[in-house]
Amino acid sequence: MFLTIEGVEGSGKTTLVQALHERFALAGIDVLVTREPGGTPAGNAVREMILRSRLDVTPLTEAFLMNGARSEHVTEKIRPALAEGRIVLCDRFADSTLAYQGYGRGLDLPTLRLLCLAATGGLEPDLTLLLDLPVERLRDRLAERIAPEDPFEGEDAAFHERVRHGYLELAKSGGRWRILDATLSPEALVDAAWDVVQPLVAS
Ligand code: Z5A
Repeated sequence: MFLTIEGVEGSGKTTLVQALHERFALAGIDVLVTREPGGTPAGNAVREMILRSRLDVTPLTEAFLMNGARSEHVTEKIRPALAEGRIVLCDRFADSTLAYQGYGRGLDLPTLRLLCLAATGGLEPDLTLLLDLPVERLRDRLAERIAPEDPFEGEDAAFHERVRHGYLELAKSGGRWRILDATLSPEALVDAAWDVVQPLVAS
């Protein structure tokens, strides 16, 4: 089973991934926890380039770099783990490209879908939890950070509104998407997420 967590930054994805990892461990279930961009040496290099060194690139280059990293991630890490029967829990995946480079940066969605398809080889999550957080709340959480940690954090409220709206549009397709209220406490959020995840894992 392939599970992904999506949402605007500061919505609590990392916190939830860690808490879910603990729930899986308590249930005696082996899970591969990973994230994008990242998960492989190439993915970590892209992470360093874009998020830490703040390489100034066009939105399309950003989309190519994210998908180059994704291709490595899927081939080297995610597919092998799924083939071994492991559960994969991933902090962001291809929907982040549609939300950020598509809705956020304004690139053409059909083109981005093709790029993502090339990178994933058609691999789709079985379940995607969207942590939905109003942008005002995101601002409060980011304000606690002393300096912007990555270039996306420095974007204005309108950018984050477009990304949030984009996620909600993507989730309208139903199917694998479940929307969770990211204003819940971390404890309530992991309970809500586990209520969705546990029956799928058990079935
Ligand atoms: N990106 C892209 O553009 N295209 C792509 O294809 C991909 C990614 C894959 C990755 O950044 C960036 O790459 C991302 C999109 C772009 N940038 N943005 N925006 P990252 O991995 O470094 O960061 P992030 O994914 O945005 O996550 P984050 O900023 O670390 O936030 P988070 O993981 O969602 O939240 P958190 O770290 O768990 O919590 C944030 C704070 O809120 C922290 O102080 C917590 O203690 C607190 N918190 C957490 N949960 C709660 C609850 N429930 N209530 C109250 N407070 C909470």
